[in-house]
Amino acid sequence: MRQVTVTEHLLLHQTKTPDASGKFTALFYDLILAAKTISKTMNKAGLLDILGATGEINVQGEQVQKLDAYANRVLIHRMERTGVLCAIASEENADFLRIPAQYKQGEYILIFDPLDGSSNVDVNVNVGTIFSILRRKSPSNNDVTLGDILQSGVEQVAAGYFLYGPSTMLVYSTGDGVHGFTLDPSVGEFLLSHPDLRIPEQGKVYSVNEGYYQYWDDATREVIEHFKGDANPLGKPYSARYIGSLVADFHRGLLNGGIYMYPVDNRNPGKAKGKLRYLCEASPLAYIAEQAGGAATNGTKRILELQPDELHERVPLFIGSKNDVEAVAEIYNKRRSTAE
Ligand code: AFP
Repeated sequence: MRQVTVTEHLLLHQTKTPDASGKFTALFYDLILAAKTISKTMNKAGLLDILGATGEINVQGEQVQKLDAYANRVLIHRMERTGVLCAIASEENADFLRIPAQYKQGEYILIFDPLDGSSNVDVNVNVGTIFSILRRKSPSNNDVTLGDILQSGVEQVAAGYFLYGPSTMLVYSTGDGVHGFTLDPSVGEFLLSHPDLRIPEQGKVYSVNEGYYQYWDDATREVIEHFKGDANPLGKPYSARYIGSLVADFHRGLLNGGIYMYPVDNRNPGKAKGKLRYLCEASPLAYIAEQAGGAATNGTKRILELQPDELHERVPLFIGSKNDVEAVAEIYNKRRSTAE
């Protein structure tokens, strides 16, 4: 059987888009090249001196892993030269980066988490690169500003992730469904392996770090009890699965159904909004979830409609099968209206 490559798939999308200039396809091409470079290094990670922490603490207050720093460098180096971007924002950098003057400027903005789940990498667990693509709002002859980057999720032009696991996968959407590609290492090409992915409407699996139970409020405890009890649509407890690598936990839910949750907890007042970042984690994955027929909420509002005020804004996240996400929102809304 002849298999469709990701380049063919992108070109098909391009021909369906009136006035497409090919710039977006060029952006994707470079992104894929960067991911292939990261993937190749990931495959040899145990053999290179690239595991462990660098000793630095990033803007999130977390240990920077050597592979995190490496993936960030690869992505920035490759993407600032594409000629179609005006800015790059990474989870690892405190501020967004303007494209250096020596390179051609474009109208797109790329936001990414270079290596999500990287604290797991030393034990050979799946990690990934999550990305979001926006179009700048201000006129192109003006200096790009933070306002161009602080866009709500509905405004994304495309989003997706690369998953580095037993095989390397690319899952992306340009607003026309969700498509999954698997890297064939023998030819170095991503081949269409999961066309038109749909998240099952009803899941059977919940995914949350339950070690934080004592730090949750009553509404969050009720949410978790909903999935652990038998007064739910299954009439029995859901199975629990938690890798601790968002992109891997999300991917399982995308394929098999279920819900991933990272609620607010009171462990650390500085993280009172949860742990996950809106622009580089929650928003792109919410875009994928909705495009696949799933849903994503912060408990009371649709993730894609939130407006971030800061580059590294954090947000609680409940994402996956539509029925499960709706059940969560129902519990939070009921609790909120009784408290009012
Ligand atoms: P790292 O990239 O620092 O490993 O963080 C991963 C992450 O943001 C997300 O991928 C996980 O789902 C979540 O953190 C796990 O956090 P907990 O260890 O608090 O459960």
